[in-house]
Amino acid sequence: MTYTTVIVEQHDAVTLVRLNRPQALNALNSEVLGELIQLFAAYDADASQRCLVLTGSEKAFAAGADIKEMQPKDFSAMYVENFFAGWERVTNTRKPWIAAVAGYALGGGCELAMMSDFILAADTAKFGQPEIKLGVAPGMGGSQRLTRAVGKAKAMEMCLTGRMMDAAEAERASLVSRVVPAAELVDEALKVAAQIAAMPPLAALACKEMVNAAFETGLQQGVVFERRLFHALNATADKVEGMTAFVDKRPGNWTGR
Ligand code: CO8
Repeated sequence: MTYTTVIVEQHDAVTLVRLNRPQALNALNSEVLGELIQLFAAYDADASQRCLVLTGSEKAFAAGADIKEMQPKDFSAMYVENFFAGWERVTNTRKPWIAAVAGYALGGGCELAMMSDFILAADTAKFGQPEIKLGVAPGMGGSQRLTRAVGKAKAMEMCLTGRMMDAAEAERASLVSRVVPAAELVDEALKVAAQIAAMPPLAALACKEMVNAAFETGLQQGVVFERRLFHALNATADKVEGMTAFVDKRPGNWTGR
């Protein structure tokens, strides 16, 4: 598959995707969306790929949805074409993926990063939901995911003022899993992704489903859902292999069955 707005590399079982619209600070337009939808679907379908890293440039992960594309659209146009609803496909990715963020992650860029399983941030990262300054508001899940990640006070302040959160604050607020020096961001993300890629893939899918269920269910239901998946994993060859390998004091050799 050839893409024009992203650069894709394979590092063994890890797919590295770089957003590549430098002239617009990686602003997300319909073409980027279309390519990411195809790319994430292809990743989910490719058994040789076990983790994906999405990153941008040193200056910007993505500076938002493309304002120049949205400028001429009125309500009818947005509503009829269900503008940007396709992002749901990205959030439905079943296999693990990481957002590696350096520089600006604003508006839709921040929202895209928050669709990932976790965000690894460079010390240069800046997160914000500045849509209010354009007369609109978050539209790709930001008001919901940011609030779940950092709580009402910070989310409300960021949405109402458009102020940016730097990497240190984002780490304190649990928006990101860790902060690393900018020069090491992609290597560190690839290292973490390789660790995930080396895990039994069915257990990785289950971990994702369980943690995500915490945002959709009450505690009691979530705990039952977790237990059922735990029970189910005991029917897999990788469970037999994993526990046998532990007892035999050797590394596991996963088949994904
Ligand atoms: N869209 C389009 N073009 C952009 C965007 C953007 N979001 N951000 C930057 N660019 C372009 C600039 O227009 C400029 O292009 P040109 O050289 O042709 O004028 C180029 O990128 C470089 O940008 P700057 O010269 O502005 O660079 P600076 O370093 O001076 O500033 C900033 C960097 C602070 C990031 C600044 O570019 C900025 O404020 N950008 C806009 C940030 C923003 O408001 N983002 C939110 C957009 S709205 C949104 O994301 C809604 C999401 C929900 C959609 C849901 C649909 C259902």
